[in-house]
Amino acid sequence: MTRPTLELERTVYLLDQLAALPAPQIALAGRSNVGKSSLVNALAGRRKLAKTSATPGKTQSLNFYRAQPWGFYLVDLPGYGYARVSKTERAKWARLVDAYIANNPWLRAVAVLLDARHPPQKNDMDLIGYIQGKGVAVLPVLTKADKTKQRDREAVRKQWALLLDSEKPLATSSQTGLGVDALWAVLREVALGPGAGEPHGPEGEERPAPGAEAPGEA
Ligand SMILES: Nc1nc2c(ncn2[C@@H]2O[C@H](COP(=O)(O)OP(=O)(O)O)[C@@H](O)[C@H]2O)c(=O)[nH]1
Ligand SMILES: [Mg+2]
Repeated sequence: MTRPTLELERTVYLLDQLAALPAPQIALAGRSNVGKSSLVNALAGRRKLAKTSATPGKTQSLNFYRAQPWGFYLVDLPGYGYARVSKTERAKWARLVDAYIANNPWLRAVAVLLDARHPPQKNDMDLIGYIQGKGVAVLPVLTKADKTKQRDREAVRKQWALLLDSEKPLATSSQTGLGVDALWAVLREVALGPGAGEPHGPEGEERPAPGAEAPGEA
């Protein structure tokens, strides 16, 4: 099986740099420090593709990572909810993220990263409500699963499933690699539709380059 790859293709700090990239996109959102950059690195199988930090709240850019061989984008949104960020910074966040989400025909879903150690928090629900209010699907993903006991984690997954009236969220760990392959499979399916990754992608969407070997089904 070929491992999917991620390459940083574009970084956007300002509204006027936000041109559409014509390929399916899944955005990654979550509170600062939830483990978003670490998860990007785990998906990429690289240590330093995305910068991780113990002092969050600094990155205020949208980072477009291209997933190959499929050609869709994972779009790392700036973290939110960090207490030390000023009101002005928050307003900037909202404007940039709003502009990105509004009228983006390529956005298939927003993967919302949630800390597996905690029961559902209000600011996570606020983010989810905001995304759903834009008519965009939410894909809940638990991070830092290695820091939890399986029983506690299952309880949190159940709580989220009840709250969101959905399947239990996928549990991942960037530390151990738990759930990372499963996450790739879900991302691929959400971005490209069922059956994608097989020789012929859905009509009118990105296809694997000729000769590119699609990763095998689990
Ligand atoms: N144990 C453990 N720590 C993690 C995991 N993911 C991230 N971290 C740690 O959590 C902190 C924040 O991670 P980072 O990826 O920078 O979070 P971001 O602000 O959401 O991008 C760092 O100290 C990471 O090492 C994980 O899966 N397991
Ligand atoms: Mg980060």
